[in-house]
Amino acid sequence: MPSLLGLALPLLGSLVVLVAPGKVPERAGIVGGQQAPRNKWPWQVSLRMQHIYWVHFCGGSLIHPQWVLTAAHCLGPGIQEPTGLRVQLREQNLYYEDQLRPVNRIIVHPSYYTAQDGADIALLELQEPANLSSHVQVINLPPRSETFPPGTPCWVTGWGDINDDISLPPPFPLKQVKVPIVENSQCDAMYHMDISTGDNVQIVKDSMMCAGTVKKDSCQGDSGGPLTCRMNGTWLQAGVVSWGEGCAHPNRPGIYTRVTSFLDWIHQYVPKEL
Ligand code: 4AZ
Repeated sequence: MPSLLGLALPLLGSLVVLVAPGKVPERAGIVGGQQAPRNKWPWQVSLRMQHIYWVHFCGGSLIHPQWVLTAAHCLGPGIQEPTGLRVQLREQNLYYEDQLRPVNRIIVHPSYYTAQDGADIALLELQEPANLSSHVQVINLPPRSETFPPGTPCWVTGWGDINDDISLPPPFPLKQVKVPIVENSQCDAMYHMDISTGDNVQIVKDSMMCAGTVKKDSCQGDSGGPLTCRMNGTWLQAGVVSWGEGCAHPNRPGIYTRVTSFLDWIHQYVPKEL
């Protein structure tokens, strides 16, 4: 059972989010979908920032026992001190069984400026490698050649908002939703609908990918979390939750950092074997 403090503090955090938008980190979320079964998504992590309590502000994924993959916009572009940051490995209900882990290094992609510009990717090195177990596992990165075409079965997971500006209610269960992949040129065409930006200006870059519908999407605070796809019986991380116009809006699929575009950069830091 959670302590009274454990219940009260997240509620207080929700109030703070309501009265002081912009003063606290954004919340994560999933639109549509369901509560995740306890034995699924063992690579999902929660990033915590010191506030009134260690508040969730972004998702991430364990890609090696000592390394977490997340979005740069969760951390940068400025220099961030690892002292104010903690990582919670797979937890069913946020805050209920916290075992927060300190971080050695925060590595934001050097080309990152804003999520819309691209390179929205970052790495966190944990102070100690995690002990892998039935509920804590690493997610495999895809081979360079994998394109994740439309029709690929992919899911996005997180503790973020359940719709525009509606945060996940207590007990903050991890959520999952199956999201269809939207091919890049189609997604770019959709993002040009109802705006004045010229068709010659590429909104959805090659190093991004799209997934989602008007009922199923990631949302504020799911950022940094994984888009994972089941390919020939193994789960691969295709994307990192990055941006989008609102959540589950018509003609505005969720936009993800395309992991295959950053494999060399990741492997500059993360060993290929465990
Ligand atoms: C955000 O602001 C955000 N619908 C995350 C995901 C999506 C939109 C916005 C995708 O963190």
